[in-house]
Amino acid sequence: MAGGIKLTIEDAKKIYKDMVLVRKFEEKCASLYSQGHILGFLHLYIGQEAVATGFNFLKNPQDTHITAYRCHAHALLQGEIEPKIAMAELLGKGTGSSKGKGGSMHIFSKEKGFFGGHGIVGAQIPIGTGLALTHKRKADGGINVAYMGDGAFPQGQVYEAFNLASLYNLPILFVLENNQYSMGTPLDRTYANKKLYDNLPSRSIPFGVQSATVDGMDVIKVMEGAAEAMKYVRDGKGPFMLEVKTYRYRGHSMSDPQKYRSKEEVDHFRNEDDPILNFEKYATDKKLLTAEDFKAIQAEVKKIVAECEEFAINSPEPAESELYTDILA
Ligand SMILES: Cc1ncc(C[n+]2csc(CCOP(=O)(O)OP(=O)(O)O)c2C)c(N)n1
Ligand SMILES: [Mg+2]
Repeated sequence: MAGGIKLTIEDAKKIYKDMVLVRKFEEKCASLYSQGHILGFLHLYIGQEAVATGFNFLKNPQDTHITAYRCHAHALLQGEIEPKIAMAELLGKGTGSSKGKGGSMHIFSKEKGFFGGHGIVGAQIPIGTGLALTHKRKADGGINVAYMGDGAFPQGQVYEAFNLASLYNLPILFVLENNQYSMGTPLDRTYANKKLYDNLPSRSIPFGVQSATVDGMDVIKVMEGAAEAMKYVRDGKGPFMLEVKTYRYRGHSMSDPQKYRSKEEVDHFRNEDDPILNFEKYATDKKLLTAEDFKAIQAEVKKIVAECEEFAINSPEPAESELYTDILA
């Protein structure tokens, strides 16, 4: 992917703040889960921050976004949900974005084009394809960005969606967030053919979906790849798939003892290829931000996250009258 991302100081501050917000928000979630404030499933995004942040930087207001259950970062950034409202949702409170009835996996912000938050692996991909069809029919200039994991990618419905997106020339960018594991299963135990797991984008080509790969631990590389892919889709050339190679530091969910990987493997990413540290180095080298800027932004985010915690804990439970609202039948 060619270069070409030029950041202003304000851009750099925004990117750094977004990544730190996601990291600190998720760390707070882990601690609130351990204290019994968050119940049910909780899938954290720590390690993958550069992906949601990079794509978010390039979105247009008309675009729509959809992802799976590991959705907090996309909800905060693409969905522009106020962090305290998202946190209240995680605690099942009436002030939450889905009135406390959706929880961690089902955060939505239809006003901002964020269509969830989906627990059925891969199911968001045909829905995103439908959203792209809507963009095309309405000719509203928007595109859909549909995120999936490496565990969703081998699913049949993904290829049906690729075929339709290609056949109808839909404005959709499929983003494969390859964090190398689906629950406890690594890529080489998910895909039968080594040529395929070594080169996942090759799988979209037979369906007419052009594709590429970028390093997901480097927000600048994510943005370069995303900018090119988005341009392709916005120019009406049809669907595109971008694989983003990333890594999650935490277990699949909070109940994962992580026996399938070594501490050394996780430490390698944490210490040597962390997206926040990588960006600190970039912004310092380019003389965009200083150590004082990093500290100030971290302090600002710490305050926001503390307010989230206080708001969510002190919010009321959903009202009894909400028991029968917002349900299908
Ligand atoms: C259709 C379906 N099959 C199985 C599951 C159980 N399941 C939940 S998450 C998951 C792994 C998905 O991994 P991946 O797509 O790589 O996403 P990641 O968790 O790495 O973000 C599985 C198999 C499910 N929720 N839905
Ligand atoms: Mg995965």
